[in-house]
Amino acid sequence: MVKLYYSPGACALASHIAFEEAGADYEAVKIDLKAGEQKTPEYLAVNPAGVTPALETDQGVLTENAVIMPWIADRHPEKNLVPAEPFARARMNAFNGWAAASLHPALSRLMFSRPPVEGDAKEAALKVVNDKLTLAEQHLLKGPFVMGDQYTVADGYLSVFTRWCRQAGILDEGRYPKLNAHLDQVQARPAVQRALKAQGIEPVGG
Ligand SMILES: N[C@@H](CCC(=O)N[C@@H](CS)C(=O)NCC(=O)O)C(=O)O
Repeated sequence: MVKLYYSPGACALASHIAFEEAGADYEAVKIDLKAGEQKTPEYLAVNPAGVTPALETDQGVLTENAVIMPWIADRHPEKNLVPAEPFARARMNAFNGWAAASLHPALSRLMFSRPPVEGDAKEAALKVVNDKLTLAEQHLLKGPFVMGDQYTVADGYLSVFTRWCRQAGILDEGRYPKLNAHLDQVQARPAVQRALKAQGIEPVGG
């Protein structure tokens, strides 16, 4: 059985949600990032980059949510978790690429820098995050889901980051009504609730 290495509430939640949406068989293995378990020799043997997620399969290890999620979806085509039409699928991949390469690093700088960013540097990091949330609110999130009417793996991915923003008190309802409605809608899905429960965490209320 495939093994998903995750840390509760961290970005691997996106792949965890994809497994639950697909109704797939998998084993979830917890890696405590605060305890440094991602840097143990055992975990580095799985993923030498020392980050979660990693997915152990019988063909080898996959990394990157943007790769793991469509892989899960492709193995369960009846669940329609990725667009079937090539251009729409490319658009979804573009969104996931943006989330991985642009939104996630901006949030990591603001929220997880060690030592924490402070003063002017924190203001600058917050502005970068708000610019990216504004781009998503005004252009990238078609509504109600990222790709429009079809729920895809991109929605679970976006929700991980808007969840962090809501927890940090920066997902302002007035400024980001679509992103807030999207997060509420995604968190209400039974598969998402199962993934949250499996990680021992709760939906974040507005
Ligand atoms: N682009 C990667 C990002 C992976 C990543 O940075 N994971 C973080 C958690 S959100 C991590 O494991 N950090 C541990 C560390 O940097 O020590 C993905 O989507 O899989």
